[in-house]
Amino acid sequence: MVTEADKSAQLIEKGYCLFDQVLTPEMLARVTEVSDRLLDAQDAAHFEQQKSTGSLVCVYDDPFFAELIAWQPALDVLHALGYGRPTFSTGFVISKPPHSPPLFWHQDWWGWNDPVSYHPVPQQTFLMYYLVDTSIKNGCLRLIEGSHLKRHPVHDMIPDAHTDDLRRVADPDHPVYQSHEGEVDIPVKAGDLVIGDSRLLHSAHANKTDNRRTVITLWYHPCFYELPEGMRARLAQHKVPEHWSEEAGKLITPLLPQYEGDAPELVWNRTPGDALV
Ligand SMILES: O=C(O)CCC(=O)C(=O)O
Repeated sequence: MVTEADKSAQLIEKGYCLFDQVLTPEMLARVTEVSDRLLDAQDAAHFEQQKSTGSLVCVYDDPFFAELIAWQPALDVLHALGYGRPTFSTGFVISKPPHSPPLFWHQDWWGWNDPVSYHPVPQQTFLMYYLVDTSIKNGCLRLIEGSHLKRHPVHDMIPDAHTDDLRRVADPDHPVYQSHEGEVDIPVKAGDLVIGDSRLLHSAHANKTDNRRTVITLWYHPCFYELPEGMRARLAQHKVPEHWSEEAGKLITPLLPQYEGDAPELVWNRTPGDALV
């Protein structure tokens, strides 16, 4: 039997772990309804700009997501992994339309200028909820185990600039869309939870089906209160949006990062340095 301790160790060593059915069928139906509404409201330019990702709609756009951000079963999972006081920064509705290309290989972390980013304990984790069952056919997640702590050839294929070109799939033959040695597919059931270290190299297969494939990605900071001040200063910018109801605000306020000091914010840098070997 795989225990929570095993999963906690897997998150540190391989960079990810999986939890079955963290969303109830009712919650899955509600998340799907709100996500579909938000996606249907996007214009053609949005999908053109986000061709590789599929869509990128911020969860702060709709106060419903307060319930998902503060979803107790997910917080219980983090607790069971050993992270009793996580904070939340932001998240996105990412949806691959029918017959859309693969997502480019990338990692999500921006704090590479600080030495703590080269240590095993995760500074930021993604919590991904897929809203439909996924497979290689409809664009499941794929990842490179251990790449959060160890350099992989894919790190050096990702261009520093031209992110807009990557999003628009200006060159579909670029190596960032292809399969690479050591990649692992992560097919899941709708409502399962994938937790991953934001430094992990990941991407998604093309969606070759006639149906939309949506994931909600939420970023939590399992050890926020132990992070260097510059990181905390930067993350503490996240506030309850003004257009949210008081009730929605109350749900996420205890999870928002608090920092009272006056350290300068760490400079944003998405590219790992030479210390990643
Ligand atoms: O679309 C997916 O399956 C993955 C999304 C992703 O890479 C991300 O949220 O960082």
